[in-house]
Amino acid sequence: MVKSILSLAAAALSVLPSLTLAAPAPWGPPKGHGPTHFPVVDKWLENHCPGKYNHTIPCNDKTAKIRKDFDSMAPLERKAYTDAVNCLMTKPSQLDQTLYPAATNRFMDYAVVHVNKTKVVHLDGFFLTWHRYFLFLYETDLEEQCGYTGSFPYWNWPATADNLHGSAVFDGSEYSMSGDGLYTDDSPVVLSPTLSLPHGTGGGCVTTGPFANMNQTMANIPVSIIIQGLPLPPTAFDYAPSCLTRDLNSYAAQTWCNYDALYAALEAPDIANFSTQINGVIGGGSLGLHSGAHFTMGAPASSLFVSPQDPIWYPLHTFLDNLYTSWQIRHPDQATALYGTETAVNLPPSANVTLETVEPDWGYFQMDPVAVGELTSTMAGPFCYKYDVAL
Ligand SMILES: [Cu+2]
Repeated sequence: MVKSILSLAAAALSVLPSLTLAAPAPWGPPKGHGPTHFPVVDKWLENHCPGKYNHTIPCNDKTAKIRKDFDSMAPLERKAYTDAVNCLMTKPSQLDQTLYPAATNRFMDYAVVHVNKTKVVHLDGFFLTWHRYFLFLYETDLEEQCGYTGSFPYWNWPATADNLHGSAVFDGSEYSMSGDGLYTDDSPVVLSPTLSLPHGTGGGCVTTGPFANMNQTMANIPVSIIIQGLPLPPTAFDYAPSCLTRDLNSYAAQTWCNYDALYAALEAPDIANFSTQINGVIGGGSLGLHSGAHFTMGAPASSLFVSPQDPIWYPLHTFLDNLYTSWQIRHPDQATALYGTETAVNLPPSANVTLETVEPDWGYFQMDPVAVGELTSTMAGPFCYKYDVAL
């Protein structure tokens, strides 16, 4: 099967301006980092929504929840997390089944909401903050619907890039996020006329670990919809069940999700450069870190639209949020900087997103208006969390 339709990178590759990558940053951990919360955000919140976030327990370094590297969690902690995800899949959908037949349970409701919003929350100025809040809503749901009390984990892309199959995330044990798909003798993964990836080691059904034999319910939606500014196909939410598939791809992981790429992004001088490094660089044929992580997984996780059907989507994006948070900590004077307009690849043309711009909603999970400025710090507004390690 030609997988060009799965390409979220192709969109970025064909529309973003050409950029020259800065020389890779020296390999290694940062020499200390700044505070995890930002006075500039606190001041903005005071001015724009006074009293809205008066938590009973003030948020500080001692009270913040800690998100952890999946690999560093004890096996039983990892199992508690995947048990909670499986629990969410047993909860009934709250969406209108005549409009969204693919929404077979509450876990799939999140995937459906993501598809509904894909065109306005990617490759634009909402991307980082909208996804930050989407993750938070899901994390809160695991706690409230399924009694989860552990840490929200992230999948550390560069730490696992050289040993995907042996990593705690993908080793396929009952303490993992499930392993690779069964091997299928498939063609290379074609992203664009000038960029294709070698086939990974799977391609078929996931048969190991906590999500073995799980079903996905939505068919792929071509990324060309974004590039051409077209509406979602009328069949987008049709019930189209098949097994959950994966195709672990070490080439994608090692090429785009390595430490050099990570530190180059962390040292990006401004948010525009940071956004380009995570979403891809034209000319150099680079997917960028975030798209590279998606293509490390194969379909459906490589899809810009339907990727949240694979439970790995959440730890994948939690690491992206750690990357964004760490970039903010390294550039505190730019903590509230934004880049992009209100529409993916600015189609149709729209205004630049500002701190005052109201985010697209998160379906029934959050319908109230929330401004971008409310979501810029993980230690303010609705949030109070940080990461075990600032990158
Ligand atoms: Cu997304």
